[in-house]
Amino acid sequence: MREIRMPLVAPFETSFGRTSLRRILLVEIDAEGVSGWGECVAGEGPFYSPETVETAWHVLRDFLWPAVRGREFGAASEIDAMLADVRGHNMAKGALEAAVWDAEARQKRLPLWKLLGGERQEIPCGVSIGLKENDDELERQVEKELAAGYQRIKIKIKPGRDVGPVARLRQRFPRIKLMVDANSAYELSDLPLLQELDAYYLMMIEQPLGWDDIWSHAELQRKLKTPICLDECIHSEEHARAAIALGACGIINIKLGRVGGYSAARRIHDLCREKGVPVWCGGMLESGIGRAHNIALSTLANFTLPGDVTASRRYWTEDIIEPEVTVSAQGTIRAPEGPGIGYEPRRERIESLTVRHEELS
Ligand code: NPQ
Ligand code: MG
Repeated sequence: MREIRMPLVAPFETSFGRTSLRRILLVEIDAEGVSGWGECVAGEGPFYSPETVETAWHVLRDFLWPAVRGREFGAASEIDAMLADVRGHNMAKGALEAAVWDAEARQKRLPLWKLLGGERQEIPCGVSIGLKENDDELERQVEKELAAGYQRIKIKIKPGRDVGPVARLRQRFPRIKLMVDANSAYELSDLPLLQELDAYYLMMIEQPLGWDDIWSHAELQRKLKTPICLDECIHSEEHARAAIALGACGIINIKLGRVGGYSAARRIHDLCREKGVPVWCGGMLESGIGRAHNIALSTLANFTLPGDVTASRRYWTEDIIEPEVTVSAQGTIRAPEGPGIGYEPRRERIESLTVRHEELS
């Protein structure tokens, strides 16, 4: 395990705070001489979810690694069950599990996306734009991302910065795929305001209410025309099943870290496909390692909506993988042909960014 620090090209602001420097926990596993890499997407503080870099480090070292150490297994798909005694800590689990999937794919000399059963090599991309100082700045940013080819625009909202910016963007860009993400900044009592957003034919409203409150989203969805997309609320297949049965959402955002790895992500993906609920892959300001894993996940058949999976350049002056992730003029990323995640970790650069390191055996 190591922790690296990477400054973002620009600060990213959401309803829960502003981030300028990412602390990123990377996991590298040695599987019979073949390396596999995973990234823990926990934040610096417990503001998106309860996990942090520190809780993940502790749980990985003291509980997850001991649960797999010395145990024989035949495939990465078995890791999920081996970690099941630990409750929660999905981002820590997801980092370890993803590293094992990368290693398995490298051992088999297969691209990870093919090992996972991905069906589409070309994935559609959208962008997530943080809260801006003013609407002019927001509009300029949207222009820039559309010019780069991105297929849909998501803006962050919070009370006081919602209907105004949305109305302004809709007037300027009447035909684009537009959506908003509140990161749990509203309450049911904000219903009149959230209903005002129905006038702007948004693709979806992401996670308007409490991070752990599926019930209130069901109540809200009954009174909104715009589909709700759940992000923070969905930690497992069971949560997804409950949300769909209750009518709490029309769309689900799947993040490898939030659900605890590929096994859970695939279960949610399969359930949503069976229920006719489209999914897309969310982003957590990942380095190239996490970004590469998001690309692999996004090739599964029911990832039909553009994800928050973007070029390395949008976040980093220099990424930690080779080559960097690039997006086509049509706003797509082509899943790589190489083995494993299909991008090579740049060891020297990773070493130079490392602030702590611990080897477990
Ligand atoms: C979301 N991401 O979809 C998240 C929120 C988010 C790209 O919109 C540190 C750790 C900073 C986790 C910033 C995007 C973060 C973070 C934003 C998660 O809701
Ligand atoms: Mg979100």
